Amino acid sequence: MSVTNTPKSSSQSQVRQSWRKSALATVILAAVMLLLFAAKFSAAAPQFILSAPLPPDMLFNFAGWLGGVPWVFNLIHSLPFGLDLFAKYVLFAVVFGVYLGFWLILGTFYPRLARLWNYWATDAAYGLFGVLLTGFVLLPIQPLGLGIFGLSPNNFQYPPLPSIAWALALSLLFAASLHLVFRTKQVVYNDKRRQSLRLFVGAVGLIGFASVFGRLLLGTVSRAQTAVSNIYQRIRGLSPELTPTADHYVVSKNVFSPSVPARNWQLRISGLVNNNLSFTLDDLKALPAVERSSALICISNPVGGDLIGNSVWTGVKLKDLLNLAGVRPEANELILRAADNYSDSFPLDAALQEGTIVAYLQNGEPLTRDHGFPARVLVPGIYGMKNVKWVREIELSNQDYKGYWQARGWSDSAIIRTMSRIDTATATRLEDGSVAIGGIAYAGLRGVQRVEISVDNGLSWQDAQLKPARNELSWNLWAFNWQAEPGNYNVLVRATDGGGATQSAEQRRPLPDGATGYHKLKVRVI
Ligand SMILES: Nc1nc2c(c(=O)[nH]1)N[C@H]1C(S)=C(S)[C@@H](COP(=O)(O)O)O[C@H]1N2
Ligand SMILES: [Mo]
Repeated sequence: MSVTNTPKSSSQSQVRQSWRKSALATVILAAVMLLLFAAKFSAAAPQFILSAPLPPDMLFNFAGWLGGVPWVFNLIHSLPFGLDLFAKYVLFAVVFGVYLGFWLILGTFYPRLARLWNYWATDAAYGLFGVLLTGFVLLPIQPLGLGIFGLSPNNFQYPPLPSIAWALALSLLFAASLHLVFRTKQVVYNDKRRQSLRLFVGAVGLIGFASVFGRLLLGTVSRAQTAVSNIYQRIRGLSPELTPTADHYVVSKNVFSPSVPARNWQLRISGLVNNNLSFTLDDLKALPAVERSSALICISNPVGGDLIGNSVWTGVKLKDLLNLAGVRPEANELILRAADNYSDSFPLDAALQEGTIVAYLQNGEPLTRDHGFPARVLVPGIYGMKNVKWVREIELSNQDYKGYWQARGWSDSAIIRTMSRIDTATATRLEDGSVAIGGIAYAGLRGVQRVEISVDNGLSWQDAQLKPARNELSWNLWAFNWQAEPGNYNVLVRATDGGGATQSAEQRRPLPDGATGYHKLKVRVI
């Protein structure tokens, strides 16, 4: 039976019916959107999908922006848990749920709306839904200072036309599903619902399985490639000195890394300079290149965490670009802005270091999308958050600037703290009967002078072997060799920086200026 000749049954069952039909249309919408989201994670998807500004992306950005509003910020930080890296996925799921929930409710009112219009304009109602939702999604972006509907030209992340087009297209998809569902016979409805559900669950399962399986496979291959010869190479489980790109941690505020095609990318140097300059990727590549390894560590890396990597990066010295632009004497700060509307700042002094580069290669290959393609800034000695990816503008300033994470309570200076980590939960037994463990240590620009190990829960400390770093920007590997019976040992590690300061033993969370405390690990000797 179709909506137009529904007999006057109890209004309760009518509501229940339209609720279920709306739910079916919402499931269809959710399935299509999940496929779009899955495509955004893959490198093979077409550009228009990779960079598609979907309504939940915008809502997510809005929710993220709210996190920087003082009272919301205070509320969040009064909660017993910190805003860890997992939080963004939870937030995204909530926002996606809100988006779908809005549709679900709107869809439930569909038959009433149709009756209100005496059915002649039922189809026109789809359009109305589309417009309503588009407004619902885009309006909240306005207070971001990004222009009405988020359509200011400085809003890199959401270019106006695709934003509107995608929001409308998804609205119309839902309206079309409603149309289909409400006109469908009741008997067919149940089967269809089961079918769609099966499809939906199947798609989610398949995507989940493929990504987990792919990850496992990649991990096994890269571990197997680690050769075995000297002590550092013989310790099973020790990090390689250079982190392959696929194993390098990825952190960003986004759920989906922005996809920035090189052909319409430029790096602009502006503000307190004599000449505003713009560089294309080819312009950058034509300038003298420097190649050096360096460690990158996220300020939210917990003690013992793996948000640290040490890759070879190639690019142009930022100093060279600044010299071309001619920095005015008043300037003392750089503000960096990126294609995902991320921004951060660091002092001019840090920018003028030899090691500070605008990088376009990681381990000899063009940057991947996740690591900032086409180009990113690397600034040694300062936590990862100031190493802006997808960078599009560098403005010279003499004003203190609060970057994306500073507005959310994280440190402004963000100087890297001395850290050390045990990589090996199982010790490697060597031919002479001794066992060996190993790990990494890093102290930013201060360098690591010494690493000590305790195998008795901190009662006594012994020096570990320290492998010299590849250069002053890279991390150190360490190895520790001792005679041990099989069993479990509580092992602790601590590093001392080039200035003679040993890392702090006090256990502190990463917020606001980096975790402190010794890494402690139960190591199995077999
Ligand atoms: N544009 C942009 N740059 C960014 C971020 C971001 O969200 N957007 N995250 C920062 C943070 S918090 C870290 S730790 C590093 C991580 O770099 P990686 O993903 O290459 O390891 O990028 C930084 N640069
Ligand atoms: Mo970070």
